[in-house]
Amino acid sequence: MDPFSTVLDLRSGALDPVHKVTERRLGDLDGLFQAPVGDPERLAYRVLEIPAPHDNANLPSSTTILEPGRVGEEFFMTKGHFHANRDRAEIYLTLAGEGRLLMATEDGRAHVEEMRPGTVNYVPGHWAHRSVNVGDEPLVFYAVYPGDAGYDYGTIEERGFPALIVAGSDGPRVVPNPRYGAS
Ligand code: M6P
Ligand code: ZN
Repeated sequence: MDPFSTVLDLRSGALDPVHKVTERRLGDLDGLFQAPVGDPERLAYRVLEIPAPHDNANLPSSTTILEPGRVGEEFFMTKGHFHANRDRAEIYLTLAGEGRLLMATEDGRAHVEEMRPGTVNYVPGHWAHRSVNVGDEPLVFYAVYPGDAGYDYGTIEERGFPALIVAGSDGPRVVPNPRYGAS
């Protein structure tokens, strides 16, 4: 393939050119929150991709624009996934907003990192990852991952994450997921 460039708007996360945009609405996230999602048509986030071949020699990347909002006590969040190839890692660079990066291993360990403009989060292989918008503005971040990482959404859909991030009176709180492991 030939070299190429893309312009990334550092505030909005917009890409020019943009090749693939995936929209996730609350209806796509039904069952991932403790509470029912409400309006299934409401936009939760968009993923804009800079494509690259799906092999271990290449590095696709994407921006995610995650809207602010809540479902019950939980903040808007991404579906979250393990990589189909479990040992593949990922890097997140936050551009705008305030978030938490919730990670978990298959044996039930949870880990939370902050996401603010300039934060670079390293997600090692074997850690599922979900981003959570705990602020009032869109959370915008840029992610880079190996082309053969792949997506396993099913494990999270069945078991959930061991922890939840919920709104508390002093700000976001990390609490155990009472439904973790239930299928
Ligand atoms: C980041 C990356 C993408 C992912 C997106 C949304 O940009 O991890 O690979 O698609 O977040 O997360 P999810 O696919 O879990 O909805
Ligand atoms: Zn990933």
